[in-house]
Amino acid sequence: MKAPIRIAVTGAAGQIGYNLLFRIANGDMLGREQPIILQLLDITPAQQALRGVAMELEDCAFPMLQQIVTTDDARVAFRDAEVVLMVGAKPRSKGMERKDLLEANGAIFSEQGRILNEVAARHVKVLVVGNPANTNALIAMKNASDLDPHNFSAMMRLDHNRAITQIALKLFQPIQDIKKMVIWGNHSGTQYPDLSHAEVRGRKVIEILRQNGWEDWSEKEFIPTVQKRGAAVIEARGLSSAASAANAAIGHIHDWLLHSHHNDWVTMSVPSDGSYGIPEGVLYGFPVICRNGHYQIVKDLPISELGHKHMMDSYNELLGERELVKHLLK
Ligand code: NAX
Repeated sequence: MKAPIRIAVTGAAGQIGYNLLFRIANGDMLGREQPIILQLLDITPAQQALRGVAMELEDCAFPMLQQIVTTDDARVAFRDAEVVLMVGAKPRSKGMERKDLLEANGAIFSEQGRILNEVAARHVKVLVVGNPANTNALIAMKNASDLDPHNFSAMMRLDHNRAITQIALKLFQPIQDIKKMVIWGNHSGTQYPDLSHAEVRGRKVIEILRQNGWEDWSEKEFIPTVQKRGAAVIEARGLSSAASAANAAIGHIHDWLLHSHHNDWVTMSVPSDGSYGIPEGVLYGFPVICRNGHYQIVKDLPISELGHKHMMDSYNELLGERELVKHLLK
């Protein structure tokens, strides 16, 4: 039997946590032969609810779930963790400005970054889901100076999945045949869902759109639909995306630790390295190919002038966010 992997999840008593933990324990993320230990963190007032979640996990009798730890102490949750899903964050309350949200979450992610630095496994892989995810991940990464920056990422996979489905629906094609989608930039309204490289069974999506006289669809419908999908779900459900967010987190970690699909790529928000003219210093959504715990940014894709403008708009937003939290970046 393999050695168990310690997986820490923050915000574990929240709604994404409730949709995430049972699937992780079922083996959807790391496979059905990988024993796991769940180290669940939430704030003190949420401990009773967290214990309830742990009871339900126990009641599932998942064969691969060896142990469940519940705690309000990040040192306990992150100790020796090899995978950390940072879901817990302060939600935007009424009247709160973006600056206040960045500040409130900056405090959480700088402290948790420092604790990761002290106690997590040296090869820990960190996925930040809690919003504003890209900048929270930057803060955690900068405060964990002994850890490899390449082991920090923020989640753009939900946007990626949403985009694939919109294309599949438009073209009446099966989901699994849509390849090479990418969401550039920030997980926010400025993100750039870019279908110009996307293919269906080897045929360019843009060619098919052109053939049908749907040249305008990308700019007029597809991009805004994907950008505003989170708000549309809140409008319909009265709550933000939870099951689809959990599903995206599972796909992100699965592909990163194991592999992305052959002849395809996925979107991950990772430290920029100058590719596509995006300077170092932010976490930015790029197309990546993953194998055995490493990712590589897909290079040299042709970018149109309009595409480049969208990409820079999102980059500039990230720069603005970074400016507001610069005192938290070591
Ligand atoms: P919930 O409010 O249901 O749960 C958040 C949980 O985090 C709560 O249990 C809370 O007590 C806990 N928490 C707060 N501060 C904490 C801290 N310092 N340490 C540990 N736990 C803490 O929110 P939920 O719907 O689960 O969403 C969680 C986060 O994901 C939010 O920031 C949300 O905006 C973000 N999302 C990110 C997405 C993405 O694609 N990157 C999509 C879905 C989601 O909107």
